[in-house]
Amino acid sequence: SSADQPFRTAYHFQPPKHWINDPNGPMIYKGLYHLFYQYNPKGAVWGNIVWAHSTSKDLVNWTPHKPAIYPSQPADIKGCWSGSATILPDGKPVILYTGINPEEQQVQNIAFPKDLSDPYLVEWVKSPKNPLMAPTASNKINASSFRDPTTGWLGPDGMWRVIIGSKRRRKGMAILYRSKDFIHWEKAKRPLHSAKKTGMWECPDFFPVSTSGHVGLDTSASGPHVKHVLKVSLDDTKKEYYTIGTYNPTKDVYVPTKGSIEFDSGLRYDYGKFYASKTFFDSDKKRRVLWGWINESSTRDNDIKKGWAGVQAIPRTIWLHKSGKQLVQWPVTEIEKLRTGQVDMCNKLLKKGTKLEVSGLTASQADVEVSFEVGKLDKAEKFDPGWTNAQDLCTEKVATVKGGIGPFGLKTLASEGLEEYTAIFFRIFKGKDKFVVLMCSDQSRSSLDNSNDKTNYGVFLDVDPAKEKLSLRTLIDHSIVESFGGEGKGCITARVYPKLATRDGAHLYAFNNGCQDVHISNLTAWSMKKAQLN
Ligand code: DQQ
Repeated sequence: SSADQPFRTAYHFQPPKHWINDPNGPMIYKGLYHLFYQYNPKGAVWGNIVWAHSTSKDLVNWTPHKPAIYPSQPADIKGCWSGSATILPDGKPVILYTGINPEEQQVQNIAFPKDLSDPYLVEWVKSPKNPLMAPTASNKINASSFRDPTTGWLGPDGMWRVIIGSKRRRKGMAILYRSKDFIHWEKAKRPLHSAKKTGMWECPDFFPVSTSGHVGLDTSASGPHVKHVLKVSLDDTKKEYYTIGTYNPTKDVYVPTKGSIEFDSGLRYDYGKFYASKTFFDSDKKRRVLWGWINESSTRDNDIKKGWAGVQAIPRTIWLHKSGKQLVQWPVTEIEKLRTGQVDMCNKLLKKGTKLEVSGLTASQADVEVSFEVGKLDKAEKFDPGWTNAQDLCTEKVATVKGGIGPFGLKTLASEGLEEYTAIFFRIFKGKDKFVVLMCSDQSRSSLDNSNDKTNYGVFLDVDPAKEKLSLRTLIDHSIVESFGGEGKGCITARVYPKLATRDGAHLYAFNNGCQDVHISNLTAWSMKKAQLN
């Protein structure tokens, strides 16, 4: 019953039970969205991995199907790991995925829909030619670090390309393969990209973005108004990094111009719990959509007790910011269909040292949009140039630590007496020649249960508080607090497990623990209806 399961989500994708991890092969086919995902049909811990499968008309409500890809050939008998879908020019989808063979080697396989007239594509057929790519004595590929093929893209020579995550010793890399027919693949001499001391690159993603506007591009697009994004998931730290760069499809050279794939620097989609993500081009709505896996922060024992683990983040539209310096993300607009019972607050003064309850909504299942106006900035504390790591700063300066301007923001999943809350807030500092805006997600008081991982998260936001309002959108879903700061410039997702602040015990507050009053120029919050989740 729901009383025993206070942490199940109402609108974040999850199956009825068991373990899930990476989103796989997202695509749209005949107007239907497909999501496959890594799934253990036998339990709440990782293992026995198959591709579970669901479809949706709106990316919000989902219909489950039977597993689409499961061990059945020598080339995948020990597991069907992550991979991607490609829609071929004739409209036919294909899936490339990693199989684990009897020698525990990682190899790349292909699967085709059995019946293209079935929009649900429930049956998938594997090629007898599998594996299509494999480690051999001569190609020097590390057989235990060769996985997660991307969506294919077409080069000007008419050849398909994909990359596959790998490493050689501590050097992470994206191995490039080319093919004329999607069946016969040849490894390129040089990887598309590599970086020293980063360890294994899991789930690489490589896609074009337009330099003007929000419109998404087909994965094979290239040209003068196109930049490319390379994202990788670092196995060692379970953090993702992306770079924005220039890709020359004739020479197959990718040169990052912004960002780097390194520990604790570089750009990230999400500075909280978000991993093994993957985008796809939605050809119906002309947008690029990002899926990402949100793991648990609870113990393995608790996962087994509750019988499930892992959810998918709300799919996000993703585009290049007009500065060209970073990507911007926003929950797909369809999720707004679930909004109900709107609560408004306009031009409210949030006095220093006070909090304000946002009442009249289901605070455990809500969507909140708020924008703050700060006014004078002379009370901003000096920014210490040694503060290079936002997460460390958020760990040092939690919500209870008074500041000059800020912390101000939201206390979500808060118990009535504030014994528990997850705080998402801003602080403004005065840097050498500009203001520095810090966004934090503070889990340190999220639960009276201390067995959970309550790591705090943070990101510096590229917004100018002298000119712009500071905005925050937070999606609250029982054990998820998924936040978008600065209109999608900084995203942080947290998993929390309150003891008191569940169901009707959950409250929502705006708070200001700084030395200066701030204005809530606008706060709109909605209770969220339950989505149909499998
Ligand atoms: N999960 C899959 C791998 C991938 C990893 C196995 C990333 O293919 O590298 O379940 O979370």
